[in-house]
Amino acid sequence: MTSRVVISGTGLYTPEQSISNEELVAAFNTWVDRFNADHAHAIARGEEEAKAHSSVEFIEKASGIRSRYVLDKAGILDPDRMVPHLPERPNEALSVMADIGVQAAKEALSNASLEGKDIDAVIVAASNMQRAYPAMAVEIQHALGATGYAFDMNVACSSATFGLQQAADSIRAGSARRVLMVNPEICTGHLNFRDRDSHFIFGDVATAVVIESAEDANSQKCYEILDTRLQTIFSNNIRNNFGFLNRGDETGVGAVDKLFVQEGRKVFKEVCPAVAQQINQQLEDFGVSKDQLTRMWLHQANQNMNDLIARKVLGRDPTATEAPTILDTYANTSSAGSVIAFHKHNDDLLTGQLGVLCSFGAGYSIGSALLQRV
Ligand code: CO8
Repeated sequence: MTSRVVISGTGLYTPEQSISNEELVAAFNTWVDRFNADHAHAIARGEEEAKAHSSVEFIEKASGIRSRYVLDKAGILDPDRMVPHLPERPNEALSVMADIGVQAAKEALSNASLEGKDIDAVIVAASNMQRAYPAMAVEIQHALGATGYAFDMNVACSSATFGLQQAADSIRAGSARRVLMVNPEICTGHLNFRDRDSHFIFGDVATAVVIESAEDANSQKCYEILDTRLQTIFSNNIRNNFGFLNRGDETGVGAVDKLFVQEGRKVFKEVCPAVAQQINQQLEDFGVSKDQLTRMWLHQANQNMNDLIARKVLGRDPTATEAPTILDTYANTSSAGSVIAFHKHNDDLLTGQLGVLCSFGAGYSIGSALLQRV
């Protein structure tokens, strides 16, 4: 049994292909023009609504996103398809989701000075799983030669912070010694690229985190998990009705609600204050003043949201160093976003310095972890 638990390594898999806003908007607008031409008579009769163009300026101003990494650029940008082309693999081959998860995991293990066999619990925490079973986590456990047990969990954008708490609790309780938490997010697989309100929001990526007791850790760089807080508040404002019961009602198969749908403005208004309140309460309970907080690795959905949350916590505008941004090039990668920010921007903290890793999203769900450089 141990009381001190650390993050001893992180890893990141970034797809080779990337789509700029200009490319995405050009493909979307081509589709819109074709749709409006094909439905010109119905639109003229008032039976069909004309589709409106998307705009690069809107996307950058409303979200801060400039480009996104994706597993398949050609399928998304083809106006006749607008869906990534991800061929099915035979059961004997590593599945796509496990594949990108394993690549992130290998870097996390290497950074923690560990091998797969040293891990005795694997958690895959992500917004969508590629299949119902066997669990993605069991496949990754097998691919890495890890022992113990493995399971999948889904809390949408907050999956990683919720997974972090499950990992830390398991180690403190003695049910696992070293946990690997993996976040493979293939967001383009469940994004409606024909929806002007959301076609620009998401990208693909995988992250991984090794969590173990401070006494066991051999890593050169560790962050102690001082405290974790989780909160869920039911809301339909971010929803995806895809599921195994869909085939029980043929009328709904293929409908747009079987992909990501949100009321973005309501989410913005309702989630930001709740996130700031949770972080502020956590800091207060832990006796940490805002001046003692060196870094905020925030969920990467929207730059305006992050600026607002950071202002509500710090009482002033954050610097780019205090609240690093990765959504400009990665877009929203769901649960992986705050982990990417942490992975890329934690080297410079000195021993004893503090940061908060925080995610928020569908559910609603909010997770925050207070971390201290060891
Ligand atoms: N181009 C041009 N104009 C546009 C576009 C576009 N692409 N899209 C909308 N507009 C127009 C609208 O029609 C509207 O026009 P009008 O004023 O005439 O009605 C105007 O622009 C303003 O629209 P909005 O009010 O929608 O714009 P916002 O300023 O609110 O920005 C955002 C929209 C960027 C979506 C913003 O609201 C936002 O980011 N909100 C927070 C969303 C968020 O954080 N959600 C979390 C979701 S992620 C999650 O929980 C995980 C889910 C699982 C992963 C799923 C993977 C697919």
